[in-house]
Amino acid sequence: MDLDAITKHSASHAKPDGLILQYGTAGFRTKADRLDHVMFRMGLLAVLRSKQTKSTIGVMVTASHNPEDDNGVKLVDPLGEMLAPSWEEHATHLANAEEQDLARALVAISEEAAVNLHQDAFVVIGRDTRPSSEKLSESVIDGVTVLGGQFHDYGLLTTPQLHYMVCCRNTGGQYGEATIDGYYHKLSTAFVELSKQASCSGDDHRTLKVDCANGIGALKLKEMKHYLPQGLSVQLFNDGTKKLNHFCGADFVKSHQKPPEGIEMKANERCCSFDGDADRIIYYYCDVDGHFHLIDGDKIATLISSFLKELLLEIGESLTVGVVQTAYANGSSTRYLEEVMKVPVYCTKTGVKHLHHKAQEFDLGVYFEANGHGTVLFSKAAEAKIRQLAKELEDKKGKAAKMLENVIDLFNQATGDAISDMLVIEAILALKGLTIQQWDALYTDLPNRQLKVKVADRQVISTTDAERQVVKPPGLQEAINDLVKKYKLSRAFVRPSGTEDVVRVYAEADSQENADSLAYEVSLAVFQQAGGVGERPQP
Ligand code: G16
Repeated sequence: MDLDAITKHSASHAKPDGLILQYGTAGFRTKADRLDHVMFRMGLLAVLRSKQTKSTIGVMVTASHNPEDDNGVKLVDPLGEMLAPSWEEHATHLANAEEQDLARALVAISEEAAVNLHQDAFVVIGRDTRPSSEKLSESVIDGVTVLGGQFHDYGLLTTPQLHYMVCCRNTGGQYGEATIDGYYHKLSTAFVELSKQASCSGDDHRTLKVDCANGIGALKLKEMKHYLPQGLSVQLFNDGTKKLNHFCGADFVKSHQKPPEGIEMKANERCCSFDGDADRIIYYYCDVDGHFHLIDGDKIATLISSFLKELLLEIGESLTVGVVQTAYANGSSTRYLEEVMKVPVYCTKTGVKHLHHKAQEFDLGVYFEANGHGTVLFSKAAEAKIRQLAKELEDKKGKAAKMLENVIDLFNQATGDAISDMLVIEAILALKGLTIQQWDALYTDLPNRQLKVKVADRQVISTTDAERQVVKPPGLQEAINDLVKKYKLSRAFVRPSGTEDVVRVYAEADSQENADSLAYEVSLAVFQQAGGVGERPQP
């Protein structure tokens, strides 16, 4: 390690004095103009991780659902999964080292993680469409090269596409070809094969309006359109001319429970929204009376797991199916999955890294956050079994096994992927002959509300029980319990966000009025007991 060269280069990516950042729910996130040093240092860290794992490591420059002037960075581990927790700690340590301590911090990480510094390193880089992303990805490259790493810059990619590239490269192409064409080819082939089994292909199932949040999803869906069969017509809105995530995108639609701006919705038309880096998807429609209906990640998980269970039943295989959710999952969805579908449901902390990990325990692990971030994982053994059955079985059983095989290829098993999930959902709706209204009617969501509260230091709140109980500050959980008791079918929790400088509040109850009121009262308790700043929460 040429420590002098590193120190010299680091001076042109100097850390602002006193700035402390944490590797949060999905990496580092803050205002773009505070991130140059973090990018350079994550380039350095990616090289160390690559040397240690003898694998290609990914670096994605994005702040996903956050506002346009934010940015962020996250590292992608060898199989396309999120960075290992022990390396998140190294990342935080490295990002916060003062200039004069940087070389020492690097040496300490190398020693602690037993990195063989003579090993080659290879890093792949992707970025979203934010105006700040190109410059920041150059800083990542600066960090990679000063430590002697090789790199490939994919330029503009969705986050899940970068995860896919990493997985392809580290499986010697077994997972797919590590090019953008390879990605489109893999998904579109699986989609075409799966859709061939659909007996009905009426127009009502085949036109989809997509709000692309003015982000990278628009570019990539435009490219992919040429690979999709004519039967599926995808109409793009918010395709990049306006501000990213501004009054549009999956996060806006989910948290405000209303349509995005910039989309023309007619009654009963099937619509969906991606978020800023196209790793989340939310469906919705307006009925003939103009009422908005949201179909979130919970209902997506329900549709997908019921489809998977039907196929397994058809081929007579008793592979285990498990569903993983977070505390944000609507109470009705959990009840429906457990009581009607008889599927085991587990709750983890927020962040796909936690859900992904839990989902790996099943033959078929379905994980979705209510915000529309999720995918399905197939264990190696389950995948091998399904591929073998697809060759051996005939008639109806053979058809079901082949469909499952196509589903394996259609899901991005490295991480939640809006494009891949959209194609899975479109295929299932067509195969089952389901309208969006029939899908929506599977169960009725409990009315709910999400709010944000500004506090001086959100880390004063710590939680347990998959974020459903507050441990600190003392007294806050008791206050929440008392408020929850005032309403029927009610539940509420609070947690510090890992991507924004806010505390998130979630409440559900028997009516929208009560959910709103409970969310407001809990917000007030947070404001009063956890050091609220700025304007008090308003009813
Ligand atoms: C990221 C994570 C998601 C998480 C979301 C919100 O999404 O990948 O798993 O649900 O942040 O996290 P928090 O509530 O901690 O702010 P994205 O789409 O922004 O990458």
